[in-house]
Amino acid sequence: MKFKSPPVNSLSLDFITELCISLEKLENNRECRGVILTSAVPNIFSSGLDITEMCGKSMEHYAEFWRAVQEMWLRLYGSNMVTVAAVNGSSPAGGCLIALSCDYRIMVQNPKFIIGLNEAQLGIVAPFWFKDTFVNTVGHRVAERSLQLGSLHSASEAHKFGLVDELVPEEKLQEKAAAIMAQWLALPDHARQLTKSMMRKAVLDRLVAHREEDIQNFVNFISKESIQKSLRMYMEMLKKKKS
Ligand code: CO8
Repeated sequence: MKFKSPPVNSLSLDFITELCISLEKLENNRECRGVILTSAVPNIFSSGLDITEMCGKSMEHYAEFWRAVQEMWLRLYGSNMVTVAAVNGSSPAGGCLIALSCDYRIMVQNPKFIIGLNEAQLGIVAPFWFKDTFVNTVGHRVAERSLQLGSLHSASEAHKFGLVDELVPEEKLQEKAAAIMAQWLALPDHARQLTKSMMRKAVLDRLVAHREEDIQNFVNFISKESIQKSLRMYMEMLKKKKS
């Protein structure tokens, strides 16, 4: 599956809805046992949640948007398929969450590409299930430091502490992703799926049990004037950086 929503594959409500529908179709297709997620936009895997969906909109919109973000994560993290992220560009925040939700991450070795959960830099807080997914991948201490600092890591740094499993030159990415997929698909599906579920169930169940509360928390938090101001300033900063 190739993300293609230029300029930066930001996760708008439309993008997320389409991603969920595509994942559901693949999940229900008995012929499909695995999916490789990558990007068709040069130098960007995904820039994370579309900030314009979280700025200057109604409470109803924030709730609808957040439910869609939850759905995307529940589908991906809980997928029965083998999921491989072929990270061929920068992948901050929600983009990093997509990669973290896969079974295996391969990133292009390019010093310009960054990855991490940088929410704190925007003045917002990564929700508990972003944090849980991160902790399950890199361990508590690394996650604690990286989350508090809102760090965006270079590909090689991310590889050092296990945020990505492997680094490859750009031209080898597809070949490597296909080889990893073949390796994972060589196992009997039922054993692999039950093992995956055993590893991830507690974290998935936690969001399912607190889904409405989590939406309410998000809506209350994001609609605060101070948070709206931080997000507006961040968007301004992105635009200024350009000029
Ligand atoms: N949302 C909306 N627009 C974006 C986003 C985004 N996430 N990222 C970039 N854009 C826009 C830019 O504003 C710019 O717009 P314009 O052309 O109108 O000026 C355009 O996309 C291109 O961006 P850049 O010029 O910055 O492109 P570069 O190739 O130079 O850089 C990057 C690409 C590295 C991806 C850079 O754009 C960047 O760092 N973006 C911000 C990434 C980010 O911080 N995302 C965090 C989103 S929040 C999230 O995902 C989780 C939130 C959890 C919520 C919890 C609340 C309780």
